Amino acid sequence: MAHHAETMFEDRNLLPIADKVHAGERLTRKDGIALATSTDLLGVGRLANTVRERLHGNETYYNINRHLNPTNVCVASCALCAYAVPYARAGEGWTYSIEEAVRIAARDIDESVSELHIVGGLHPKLDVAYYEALFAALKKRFPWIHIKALTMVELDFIASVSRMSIDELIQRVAKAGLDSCPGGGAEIFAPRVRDIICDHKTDGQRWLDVARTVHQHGIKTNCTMLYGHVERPSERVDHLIALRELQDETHGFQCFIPLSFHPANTKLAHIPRCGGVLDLQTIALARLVLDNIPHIKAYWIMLGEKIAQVAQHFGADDIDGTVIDERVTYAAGGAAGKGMPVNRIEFLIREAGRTPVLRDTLYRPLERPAAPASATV
Ligand code: V47
Repeated sequence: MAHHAETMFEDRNLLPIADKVHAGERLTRKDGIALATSTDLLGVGRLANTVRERLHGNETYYNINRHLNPTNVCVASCALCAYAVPYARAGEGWTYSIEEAVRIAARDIDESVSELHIVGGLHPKLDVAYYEALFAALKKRFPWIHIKALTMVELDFIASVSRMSIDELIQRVAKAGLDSCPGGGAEIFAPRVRDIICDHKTDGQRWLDVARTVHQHGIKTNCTMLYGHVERPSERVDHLIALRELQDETHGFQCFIPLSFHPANTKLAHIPRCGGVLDLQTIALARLVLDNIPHIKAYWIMLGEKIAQVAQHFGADDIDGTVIDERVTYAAGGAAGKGMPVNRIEFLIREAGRTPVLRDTLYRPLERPAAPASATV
């Protein structure tokens, strides 16, 4: 078996890692760096695929969801972002009243939509009362919908403008209808990188502390990493290890989403958009290092249809959803689209040789609706 394995790796540094993967042993930081810097993309991918199939067999998950961005006004001015409008120029952006937000959410929604993904800018006038009213109004109008809202960065900011603790804020928004939290705002935890791409916002340690608190309330969250800008391979690995350590403690993360940096219209527009090799290698790296996070999502909006599909053989078991009206990536030159019909998602998954499984936000399988409205987006 051992000599057979040797012929499968161009990069011989992968051999001891392969032994650990086959034995189900945890990988070290050094292993992570070897995977992140290996030139043997197929070798790294094959190892990740072994883990992916051990955990999820042939299944690829997707959901029927809709994005809602209550405001794009933001006090943070992160260099990585093309979406935000500064508070001083708030008139050039949008900030929905509760009624407007519900009306906009109602476009393209029917009972096949199981999740609302709600994130937005850090608006100094939107405090806990706004979000409570928003979630309550959405739950009243769409009682079946799971509300996945507010990143750790938003929770941190809303708690401070509302002059309350994260604990109190979480209790209040959960009571009003928040069911889980998305994974954004993590970027790269290393302070060196954060100073360049997103200074003035919640730092890495604080992001992890807020996530810990959310998990302690029994609320699941996702986690992310933004790559393909100024970060080093070792900083990617350290980011993943920090997530893995918190997950050992709380088991509150359900899914990790690597996010491929889109430079257009940002202050970092001089950085070239990364190619498919870094995308696939980062997905594989995540699957191998994050041995305690159940799902790895190849978010088709950021990766494009083609890489998201191939990623199903490089460690990913999820492709995200129908989405409808995505604005964050779109503002930064994302060319994949703002939404995708169910039929197209299922086609891409089947063409990849995987079995599509429609899921809810908590990864429970759902019956595929006979004719989802979003099939015709
Ligand atoms: O935190 C912002 C990223 C994130 C750019 O939890 C950019 O299921 C690339 O977190 N190029 C928000 N990325 C998106 C996000 C997400 C998406 C889908 C599903 C889930 C989930 C979470 O988008 C931000 C930031 O890391 N982002 N600007 C950009 N120019």
